[in-house]
Amino acid sequence: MKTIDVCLSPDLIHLFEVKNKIVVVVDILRATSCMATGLAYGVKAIRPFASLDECRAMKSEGYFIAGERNGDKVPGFDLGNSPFDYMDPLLKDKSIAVTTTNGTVAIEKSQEASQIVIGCFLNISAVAEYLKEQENDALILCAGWKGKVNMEDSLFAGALVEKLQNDFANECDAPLLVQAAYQDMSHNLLALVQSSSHAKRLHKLNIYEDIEYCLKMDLYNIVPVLKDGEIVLLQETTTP
Ligand code: 3SL
Repeated sequence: MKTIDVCLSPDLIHLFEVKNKIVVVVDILRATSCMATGLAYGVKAIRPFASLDECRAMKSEGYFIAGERNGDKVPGFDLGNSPFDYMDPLLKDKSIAVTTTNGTVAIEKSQEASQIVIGCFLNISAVAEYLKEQENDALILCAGWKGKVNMEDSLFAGALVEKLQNDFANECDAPLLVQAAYQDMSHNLLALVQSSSHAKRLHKLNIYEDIEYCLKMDLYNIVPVLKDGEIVLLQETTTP
């Protein structure tokens, strides 16, 4: 049977064997939710960068540039890191270069994977179905916050493990742990995530709607994957 494991922080990734695995990178608030939204709304490709300067340099290559640090839009960038920014019709068929505090770092740290998939609640069932069809073992990598574990990414991991429980065996205890947490908390997800450290950080920036939006399930039947350095759609999108 295929196996599934959960890495609760990018700083722990060195403990996992990622080669030959499909790594599902998740940053519910808000990087991977933004990426899924942009692609669902017709963005052609999203190129992730851990480095601010490398991302900024993509402007001269014709990319829109998007990014945040500590939740705030980077001065001079075209977009911040709100999923609503990614719905702009101006972005249709365009490419975006993006850098974020944790999400794009997690993607960079997964480069050895056989494939990188972008997951969030907005496309969780599409990702689960895709993983079931593949032969590879899976690893869910939670972006967390600056190396620390966070609630929303861990709960997503629990929800995804739950959807895969008949098709994958748990490689260690983390899948069991996050699944149990999700089972306990799923009826109250929004209220719990509103009390999380990152939601509080976003509240201080007057960001509320993004949190509610990023917890919506299955708005998009899409599977974004990293291909030649860019995140693109593997399957046809369900246009909103
Ligand atoms: O850390 C990240 O990658 C971001 O998603 C954080 S924020 O929600 O934009 O503040």
